[in-house]
Amino acid sequence: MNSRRSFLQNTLLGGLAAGTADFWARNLPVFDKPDKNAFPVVIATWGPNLKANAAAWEVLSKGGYALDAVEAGVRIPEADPLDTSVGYGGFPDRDGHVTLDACIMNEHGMAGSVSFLEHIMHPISVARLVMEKTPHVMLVGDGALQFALSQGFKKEDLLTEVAKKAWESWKIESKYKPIINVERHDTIGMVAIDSQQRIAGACTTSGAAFKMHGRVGDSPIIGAGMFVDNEVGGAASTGLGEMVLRTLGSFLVVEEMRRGAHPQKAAETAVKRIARKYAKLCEEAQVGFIAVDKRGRFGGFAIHPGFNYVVYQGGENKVYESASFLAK
Ligand code: SD4
Repeated sequence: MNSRRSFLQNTLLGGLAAGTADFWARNLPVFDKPDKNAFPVVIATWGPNLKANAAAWEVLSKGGYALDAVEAGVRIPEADPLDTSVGYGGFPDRDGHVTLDACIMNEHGMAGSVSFLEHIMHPISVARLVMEKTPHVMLVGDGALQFALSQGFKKEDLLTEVAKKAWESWKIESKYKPIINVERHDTIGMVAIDSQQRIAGACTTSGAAFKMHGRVGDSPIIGAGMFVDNEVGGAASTGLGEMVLRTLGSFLVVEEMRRGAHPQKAAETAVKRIARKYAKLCEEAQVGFIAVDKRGRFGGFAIHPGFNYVVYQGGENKVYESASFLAK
């Protein structure tokens, strides 16, 4: 390259780099110093996920990696046949297929997701491999299954007797209507910050019970069911996915925190956005968000009463009842 051209290119690139650095210096959120007991921390949707939180804490308390923690955490309900809204034992769609959705995101903003995946007990681990081993973010359906099998996952029947019976009795009336807080241990969304302040998130579900075959909810969609940004914090959702998909709820929560909102307020803003836009639909649908920020502060909020979430911080694993937009 002639020297004049390379001088111009270097100057231009240098100028751009300096400009970019200035831009970021001016626009990054400024957080107070975190409390020294704030980290590690892990937050997850729904009270019964204390066990999942404990599995994540097991990793975090030994100085482990946030991404390993959230994967280990959400694998607990995925393998639990009694949890009828996640993984093995999840209620099937209206044709009797258990189809699973999951996503995961790391501190570098890299993400992996699978959706409409059948026969694999741990979709979260497949999502992680999509992130780590492919150039893509999302694989769906048979493509996701083929990828999982190529990575050594076992093909299994995930429809338990309990779930099959529930489906058979649902078929008698075949009414499709989401029921608010029906199980209180729905979809698990989890965000962890490790002792090096790396943030990761995961979300996994069998989706709405008796949904149409092929239906995908918010849970595997980065920014809808879950989102993390290492400069800011993370958020995850549970409830009627269509409402969260329409508003990219978890992304909104994180962006509110970026603008300085406390996680509690940020979760409230996302719920209120949904409530304002879809007031009528809100009468019959629940949506809840959890959020944690870079300082280790957290919060949760839902449309209806009855949502709760779990936080493991400072050596204590606790259930918090969420406040809600609508009263009882
Ligand atoms: C979905 N958001 O597929 C999920 C279901 C859920 O609590 O979270 N239920 O719409």
